[in-house]
Amino acid sequence: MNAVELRPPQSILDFINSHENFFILGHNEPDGDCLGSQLGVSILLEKLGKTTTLLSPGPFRRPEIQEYEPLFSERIAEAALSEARKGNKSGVLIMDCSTMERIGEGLKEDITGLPIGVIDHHASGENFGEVRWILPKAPAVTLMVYSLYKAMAIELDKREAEHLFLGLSTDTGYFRHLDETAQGAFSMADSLVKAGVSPKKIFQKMNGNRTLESRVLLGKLLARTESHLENQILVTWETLDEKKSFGPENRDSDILYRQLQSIKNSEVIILVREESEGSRSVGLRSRDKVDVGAIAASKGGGGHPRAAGFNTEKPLQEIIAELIEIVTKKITGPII
Ligand SMILES: [Mn+2]
Repeated sequence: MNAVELRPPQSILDFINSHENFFILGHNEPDGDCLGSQLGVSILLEKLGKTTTLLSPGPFRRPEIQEYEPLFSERIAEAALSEARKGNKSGVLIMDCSTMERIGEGLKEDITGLPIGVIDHHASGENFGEVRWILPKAPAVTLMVYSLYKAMAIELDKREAEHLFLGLSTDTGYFRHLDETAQGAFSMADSLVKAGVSPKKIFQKMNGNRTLESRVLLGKLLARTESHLENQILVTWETLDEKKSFGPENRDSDILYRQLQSIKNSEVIILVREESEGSRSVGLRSRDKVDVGAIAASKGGGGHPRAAGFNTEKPLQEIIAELIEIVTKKITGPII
């Protein structure tokens, strides 16, 4: 996408200009794009002379984001909240988040009554917030934050450039998901490197620091992968026992998806994890043919056409059978 498509709308610039104090939120189980855009926009606002509070419901599971946890609070302090509610100087910015559910119950309660601006790139989601800048074409929300820096003529220093690069690298699978329409992302990367970012350092941060246990768990999930339609659909799952013995901190979805997507003919990856006796989380990835965002949305979740997820109470094998049927129909059905 080009610079014109990326230009922030006047409504979001007005929203920023008309408040002095910002609460900056993102989605639960944050990733590099969520935190990178929260941190990036926070520094931008501070450079504009405003005050900001970084908030996140957590948990900070991914190794590459754990160092940022101390910068974030789970709730807004009572005093700050009553101060914010008194006047009209405070606003909320919600980054990279497609539904109010994903900001967490506590924060949802805290921000009630405050004006909300949303900056996001998810194609499906709820219509919440007074001012919304939603750009499904943007490969990362940090690209949108970058265009705010440009539009407001705020200089980028190494610190925020690293945050923005981390977000871009996370959501693009370190540039692997970008196609020929991605000039915007590469010109941003170029500017960020000029500002002092080391792509090598960020790659290592994203891909290093893993435990041996995480690789053993990965091996188990790869070993039980089931193939349907000659590898077009690949399904695997993690049991509750595995969650208990390995711990959620040893999950590494990104690398698992990457391994499965490298298999010949693979189109759709289905990953189901047992979270508790009565709940599973489902992750879906797609190469070209199937809009998994639409499938996830039909199950009460959300995401992008190529990457999406939802939660379900259905038993493991039941939800797997159901998804295989849906995806098989999408792949083998008539071309519309
Ligand atoms: Mn994102």
